[in-house]
Amino acid sequence: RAFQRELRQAFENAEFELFYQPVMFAHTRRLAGAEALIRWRHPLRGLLTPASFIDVLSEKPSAPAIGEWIMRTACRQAAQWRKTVADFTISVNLFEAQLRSGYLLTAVQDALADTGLPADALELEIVENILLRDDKSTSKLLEGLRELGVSLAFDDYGTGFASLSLLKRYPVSRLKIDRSFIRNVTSDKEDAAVVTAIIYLCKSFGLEVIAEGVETESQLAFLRESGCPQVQGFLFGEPMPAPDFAARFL
Ligand code: G
Ligand code: G
Ligand code: MN
Ligand code: NA
Repeated sequence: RAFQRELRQAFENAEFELFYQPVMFAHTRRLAGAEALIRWRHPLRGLLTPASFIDVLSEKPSAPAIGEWIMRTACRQAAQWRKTVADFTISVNLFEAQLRSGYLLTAVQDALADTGLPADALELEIVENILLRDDKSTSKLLEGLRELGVSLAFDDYGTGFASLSLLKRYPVSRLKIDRSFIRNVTSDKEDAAVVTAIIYLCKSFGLEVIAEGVETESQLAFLRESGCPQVQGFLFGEPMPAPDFAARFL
């Protein structure tokens, strides 16, 4: 269909762009890093967010190549920003097709080598439904990534079906608490209980934890008091183009 063709052309025409959302330390409000998020500057329809195209994009045969471009671009940007913020880290979302491509490990190694970004400055985000199919090759791949020194995060944590067993099966470094639990965390006792339980779980498992979708000072205060070290959300900044990010946060 026309949309399929446009999407294919978009990559060749360099219409994709990365936006960056700040990741902050909850206590000091200092910049910790950023999450890279793709946008499509459509020549006619303007700036498109992933909601309108990510599902189609992730199913395309070119998904691994586009994912590789995303990772490289984000690593290059992070390497540059680390000249100003020495411990700056970058988080990059993975497509399932990248995990199944057979060359993710090589792609990550090459991106790090070519951009000079240290492995421990890169975090790869995975949504748990990608990992539901228990297969040996995925565990081996994730072990390999950890051996490179790269961090792995479970994105949208708490929304899936197998959240707890996945923690035992895969070498994850951090959980990203889904923003649906943060929205009413100061008014809804159950959401508050879920969030404090996830933070406690991370402590018990020796994992890092971050809360997404933090929009208010009272949500931030709750998370700080609950022992959540890092936060991300509109309170600090929406995803924005690299020059805007540099102007505001570096
Ligand atoms: O930027 P926004 O919050 O609209 O992104 C919506 C969703 O699209 C994200 O939660 C994420 O799952 C997905 N997404 C955004 N950017 C990327 C990307 O660069 N790679 C992959 N694989 N997914 C992305
Ligand atoms: O699934 P993932 O966490 O990768 O997607 C991040 C998405 O969440 C981005 O599209 C971004 O626009 C959105 N987002 C980030 N911070 C906030 C927030 O504070 N509130 C809301 N409603 N959405 C947010
Ligand atoms: Mn994410
Ligand atoms: Na998320």
